[in-house]
Amino acid sequence: MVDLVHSRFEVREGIGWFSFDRPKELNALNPKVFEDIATAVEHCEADPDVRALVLTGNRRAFAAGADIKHMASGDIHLAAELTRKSNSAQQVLSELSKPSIAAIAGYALGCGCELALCCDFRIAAENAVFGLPEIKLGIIPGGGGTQRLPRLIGLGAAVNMILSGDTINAQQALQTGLVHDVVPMDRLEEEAEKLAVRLSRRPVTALNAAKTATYAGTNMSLPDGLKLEWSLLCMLFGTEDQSEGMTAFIEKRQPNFTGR
Ligand code: CO8
Repeated sequence: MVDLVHSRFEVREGIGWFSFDRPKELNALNPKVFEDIATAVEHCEADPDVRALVLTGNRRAFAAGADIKHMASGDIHLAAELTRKSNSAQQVLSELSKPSIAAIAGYALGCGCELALCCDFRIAAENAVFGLPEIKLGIIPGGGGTQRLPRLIGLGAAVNMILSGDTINAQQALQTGLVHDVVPMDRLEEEAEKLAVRLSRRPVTALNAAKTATYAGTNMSLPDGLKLEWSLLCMLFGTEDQSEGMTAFIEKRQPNFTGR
């Protein structure tokens, strides 16, 4: 158990569960919540028993964005400090070597949506609502939305969301590729857990290499990306898990990966 202020975090059977916990404010994100996220993610990174992370909220909101009441009378210094905290949280989350899943019910707006974009997988409940409404507040997304969203769903769909500030529902998010799956609300936690368990059985070094090659590759030229992929693949031939994975295939049994 990690001691947090506006969030909860626990590890259950190898899966780290982080929940936003400001229900009255629809889990609006303040500097303390960003610190909570960084603390929990760093715990997941450091603890070899944690094999996957799930980020979630409650039935009404994943997170309705940065706390507008905190920002309303803010100046440039407050904006710089807030983005420094949110960037730190997003960096550790997006660079986590283990798989991460955002399990989203209700509102995922602004910075809440952007945090979900930092996860590897997004599963939405049927009532989920996504949006980057910052433009309606006289600002623009400040948690990576203008960068990660176009890379994920394409320029046209992202420009539509960012410039209009309008929200989309779970089915529209599925169609644009913003989420991987839409499930009934009552099955959200169960489906996130099933995915986390499935991923946690994969070989950890190969998982990390797959994440690095895929994400780092999107910011590289094709030749550089191919070189990165090649070097990571060759490195994996130095792991016991490669030998175990291929041997298990030949012996027609399930592999027993150890992470070595
Ligand atoms: N910040 C602060 N409080 C919030 C927020 C928020 N983002 N969202 C909801 N709340 C509060 C409401 O003020 C209300 O509190 P109270 O009861 O004290 O008045 C309570 O949560 C419930 O909200 P509503 O009564 O409004 O509930 P509705 O069901 O009528 O509406 C909505 C729900 C549609 C989600 C509505 O609350 C809403 O539009 N919220 C704001 C969404 C938004 O604009 N989010 C983007 C914020 S900006 C951002 O995320 C990026 C900022 C850039 C800086 C990046 C670095 C961090």
